Amino acid sequence: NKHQSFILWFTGLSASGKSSVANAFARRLFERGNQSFVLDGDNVRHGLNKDLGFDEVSRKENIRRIGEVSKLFVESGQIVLTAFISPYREDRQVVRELVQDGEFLEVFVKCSVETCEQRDPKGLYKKARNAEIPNFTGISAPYEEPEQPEITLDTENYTIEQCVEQLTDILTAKGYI
Ligand code: GGZ
Repeated sequence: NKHQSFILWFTGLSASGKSSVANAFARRLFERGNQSFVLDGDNVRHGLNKDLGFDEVSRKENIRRIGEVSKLFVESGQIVLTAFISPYREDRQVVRELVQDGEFLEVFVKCSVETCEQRDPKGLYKKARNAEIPNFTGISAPYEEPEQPEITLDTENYTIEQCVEQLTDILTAKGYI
């Protein structure tokens, strides 16, 4: 394998399926004997980054810290899966540049705002529409789509399991797993 450890950086809207695909893929990796670790809102936003909100400056700091933590995980030999909206291209680029060439793979979890809003598992889109939540990505804050992601997963048209299958095939073809 070219790379023993690397970052799979999932980016996409709230409710696009980032955490679901990342966690399902981590289980797949475990079954294959690959060590991996998932960083997402549940274990980072509620802990290390609980001092941060959702204004632009806070989101940048959120991603910067997650990037630094991911780099440490890569140095410890893990495959790191991160699942954060990470709406700004520039911030994702900063993380890319923290690690060696080829150790950062951007995974665009592609799903329209309309579909995410229909899913609305936590009722956050509804609150954002009612202005109960400010700066909500896709509604009242920007999401900058990746221009050249290494991988795109279309969760609007494929199931989580199909996306895991695609991810496995692509990473195998690229020699990562
Ligand atoms: C977007 C928000 C917001 C606002 C709270 N905008 O679907 P979720 O609930 O579980 O995932 C969203 C999560 C986004 O946190 P991230 O750390 O991924 O964002 S970023 O990378 O932009 O820093 C959502 C919830 O937090 N949430 N307020 N205003 N999502």
